[in-house]
Amino acid sequence: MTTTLITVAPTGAESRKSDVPALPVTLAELVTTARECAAVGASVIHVHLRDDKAEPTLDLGRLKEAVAALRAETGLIVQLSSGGAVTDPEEDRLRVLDAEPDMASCTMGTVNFGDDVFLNRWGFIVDLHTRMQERAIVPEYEIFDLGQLAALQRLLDRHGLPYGGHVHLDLVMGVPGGMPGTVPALAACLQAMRDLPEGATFSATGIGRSTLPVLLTSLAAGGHLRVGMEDTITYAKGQPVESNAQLVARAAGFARLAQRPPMPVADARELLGIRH
Ligand code: KMH
Ligand code: ZN
Repeated sequence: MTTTLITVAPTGAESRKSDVPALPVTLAELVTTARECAAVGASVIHVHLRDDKAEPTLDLGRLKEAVAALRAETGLIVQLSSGGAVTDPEEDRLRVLDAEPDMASCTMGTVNFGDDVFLNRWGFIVDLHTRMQERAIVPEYEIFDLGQLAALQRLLDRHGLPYGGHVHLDLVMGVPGGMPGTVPALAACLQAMRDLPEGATFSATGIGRSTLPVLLTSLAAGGHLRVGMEDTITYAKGQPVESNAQLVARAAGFARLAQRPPMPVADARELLGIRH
């Protein structure tokens, strides 16, 4: 039976703890969330950290501590965000790799991000990709817009396959400034993905109110899922998300209904080519 890889993105860099009290911001909260999400079907965790004031941070010491704690306390595949917050400089974002995660994100182009700009120069993308190849870190290519799939194809043509040889990407849909979280947009991405190396896999996540349409469309299209409070803080109209596990459990339920139950972590490691 085919299965569904579920990634949880529990925190992000955008929501404030004061606005979203359920957001995990301390290491203890992150580890508890990770355990709960693993228990209901997640196999990968996409990590953004916060400092003592609950502000986004790329502090290397904290990143190393989080990788160690998540490895010790959960079996999850640990994916660190190299995207950080829109204000983070490139050198800090590259330094994330020094924390030696299993995976790291690699966004495939610059995109307007609400009122901000999420800057991803070509030279920076190449640096991230090649440093991950050298350090045996598996990338998850983040795709915010259709043209970024062409950029991914160009990257692979010029600089080779990622560590592990498998290409996995995540469609981040519904960011104001990026592609919308709609069926036609996801269908256009599917078409563009035909040019990628055989066997390439994708997950998709819809920001805000596009969460459920994107989740259902991705499942129907044979894709995998990313959910979490980085992307969605409203469970249903007027109902705030209570926990990340609530979102993972809902995604796992839909995946079971689709006859593609959550993928066990060992299978996810195998699929993604994570070093053992
Ligand atoms: N926080 C966004 C500016 C990633 O994690 O790689 C970037 C982001 C993507 O979340
Ligand atoms: Zn992120």
